[in-house]
Amino acid sequence: MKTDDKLLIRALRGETTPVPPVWLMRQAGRYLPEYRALREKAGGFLNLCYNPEHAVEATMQPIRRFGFDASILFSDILVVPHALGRDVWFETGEGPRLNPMAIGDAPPAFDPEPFHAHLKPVYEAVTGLRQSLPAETALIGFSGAPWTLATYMAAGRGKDEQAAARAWMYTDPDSFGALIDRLAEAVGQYLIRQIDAGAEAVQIFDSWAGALAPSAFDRYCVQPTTAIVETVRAAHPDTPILGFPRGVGASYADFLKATGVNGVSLDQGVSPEWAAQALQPHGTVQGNLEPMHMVTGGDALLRDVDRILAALSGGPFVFNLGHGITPQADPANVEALLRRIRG
Ligand code: 1CP
Repeated sequence: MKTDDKLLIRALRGETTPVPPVWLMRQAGRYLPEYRALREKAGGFLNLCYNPEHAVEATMQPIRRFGFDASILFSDILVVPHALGRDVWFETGEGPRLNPMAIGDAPPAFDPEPFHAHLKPVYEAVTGLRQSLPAETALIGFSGAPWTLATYMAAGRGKDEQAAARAWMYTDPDSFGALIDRLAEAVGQYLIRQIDAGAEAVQIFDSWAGALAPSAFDRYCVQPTTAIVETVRAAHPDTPILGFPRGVGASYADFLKATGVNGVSLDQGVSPEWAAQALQPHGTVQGNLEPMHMVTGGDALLRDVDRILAALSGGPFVFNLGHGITPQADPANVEALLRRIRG
């Protein structure tokens, strides 16, 4: 099937499809026994990310099991700071760790040659996936957004209210702005290479955008995303781009209009009825089921699915969760979700 005919791509180009395409953020991962087995065999998470064969297999697992309309390349946002020369490792049972940067540090240099050499296994996984995926399944590439990447680079980890990056932006805005702009440059080139390798759409994850004050939102989220969109469009004008400024509430509307993305992925804090009137006239809406339903299931799951479908099916829409599926999720609830959407 041609890329243009795939359900996800049609929805991202603005078409209202009879049944929405569906995929789930973090659809590959620890809630699947086959993923846990693969991770064990690979001997660690980063070995999965940097081995194209393993990355292809991890990406394929949820497609085989559930038949989602789209697959997302198995990788992580932190491969970009890693490719820029920062140390990145995974603490088992905890999560990613980086060597923290200090306020005022100069941004790492962006040297395209070693950067792309480091990320070659990612590009190879993308190409391998285009050969392995079912004909109708769209392939999404992705990157972290500059702000979210900077929060990890500043703190060396997640989960601290992004305090280190927020302190840096007010203490030394020049060096923080330089870091953000350097990351925007690297992310733009990274996404172009993923599309060159076969990605049919890309998503920019700004998972911590909700930590930005309204006065900082434009400079650190909207501006770098706009720059990335311009860079990617100059090379690949037809590839749809999704943005995910998680947690920004009403500012989703400003983000959608200002950045020029084709669509926005919504967290579960936004009402689907509001999204239908404020966002759908300007682009595709993706979302936004509460991820806890994939753990708890039952009637509460079905009620929220029905509400989202009722609100958003009249316009360009991609069904997804409001954030990634968690390790505690029950695969049976994913099946129940798909039955409810597809009938
Ligand atoms: O096996 C394991 O324990 C690793 C768990 C895991 C997985 C499966 C991590 C560690 N990353 C991933 C894959 C991943 N990460 C994907 C690919 C596949 C898919 O969606 O199926 C994607 C798109 C990401 C993106 C990602 N990584 C984000 C943005 C999206 C989001 O969830 O907000 C972020 C913030 C990260 C950082 C990260 N990587 C892993 C963890 C546990 C975290 C969060 C750490 C923290 O903030 O404390």
